[in-house]
Amino acid sequence: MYGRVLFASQEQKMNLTSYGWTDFLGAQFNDYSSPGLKPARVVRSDRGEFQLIGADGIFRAQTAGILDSSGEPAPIATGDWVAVDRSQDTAVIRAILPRKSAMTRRRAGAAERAQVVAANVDFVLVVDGLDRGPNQRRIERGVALAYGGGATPIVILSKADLCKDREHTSMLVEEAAPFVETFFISATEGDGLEGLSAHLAPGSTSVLIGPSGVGKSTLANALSGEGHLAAGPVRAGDAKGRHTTTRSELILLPSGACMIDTPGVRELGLWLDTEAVDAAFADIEGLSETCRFGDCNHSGEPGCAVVEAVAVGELPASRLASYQKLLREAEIHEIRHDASKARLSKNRERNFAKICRAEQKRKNR
Ligand SMILES: Nc1nc2c(ncn2[C@@H]2O[C@H](COP(=O)(O)OP(=O)(O)OP(=O)(O)O)[C@@H](O)[C@H]2O)c(=O)[nH]1
Ligand SMILES: [Zn+2]
Repeated sequence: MYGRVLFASQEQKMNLTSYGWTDFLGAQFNDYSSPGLKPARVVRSDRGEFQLIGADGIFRAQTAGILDSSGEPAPIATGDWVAVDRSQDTAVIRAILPRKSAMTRRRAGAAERAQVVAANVDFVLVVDGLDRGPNQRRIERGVALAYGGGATPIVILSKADLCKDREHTSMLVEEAAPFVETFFISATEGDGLEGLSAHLAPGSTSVLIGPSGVGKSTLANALSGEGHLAAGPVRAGDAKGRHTTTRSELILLPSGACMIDTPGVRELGLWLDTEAVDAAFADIEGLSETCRFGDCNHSGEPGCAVVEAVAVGELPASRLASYQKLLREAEIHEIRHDASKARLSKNRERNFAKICRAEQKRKNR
């Protein structure tokens, strides 16, 4: 069977293709939406207000109380592909297409839940500044977060103009992020930008993570070449930058790649899971295959290949400690998440029981 006609012309389709639209999404769209709805991507979200890019350009839209699979209000994030109803004066988002990846943040509160801050992300650019760094622990964490979101990490060593010893720096970064593509970049001097641009394919979506002041906005500006995003000066005396971003925004770079700039992802307060931590420490995972016990925790068990690797200087002890720390953190996330999920479904069961009792009473009357 043929899908519905989604675009009036090839040119219209191209408009969305440049933002990452694929035939795969087209097929999903046909499954998920009812006639009359059009595909669009969220390019900006600011406290419940959305700007979308559709086949004929950018427009504003509202949501219509979409619920997720567990009956909670579904959060719409920058980068989401949505089905939108444009038959009325105000465009209304009716459905969110399944995400291929999502960067999520822990949300404080009794029921700890994850909040999506950037959706459908291909690359997470883990930015670390060479005015101080490289900070191996932070890089490890960033790489794990990228894997946790289902994206590919890329390490960006920013402010490379301030780096005195690239060889030594490379060695340290290689230790913290083996198998991860790494770029030395000086956004202020325009150094290394071309290599990075070439790596970010047209239609792909990247997001920048890293602490305040490492140069994320400056990098995004340099890549966009238009001064799209406001960068603030670092306060004298420390390396903390001013917070300049308040909303979450997806921009199309001249190279054809998309980039999401969002305060939520900057804070690094992102969701971790144990699988992602294992992926970020693939070297330790590899070593552990020869530990005597299959469930070895690498903390003193006999025949532990990981501790042995530390003893002979093959694996830095600090990296093993970092792995175990992140693993613990991820386990706590997972336990809390499961607990709050269980709590939610309990509530729902209770509500359901209440409805059943009320219904029974009504019948008995
Ligand atoms: N020397 C040097 N300084 C840079 C470079 N890139 C950024 N900076 C400086 O670092 C400071 C912080 O840069 P921002 O781009 O605002 O940092 P940010 O990561 O976006 O910070 P937040 O918006 O607070 O998250 C600014 O003073 C920049 O001029 C670089 O490549 N070399
Ligand atoms: Zn072991």
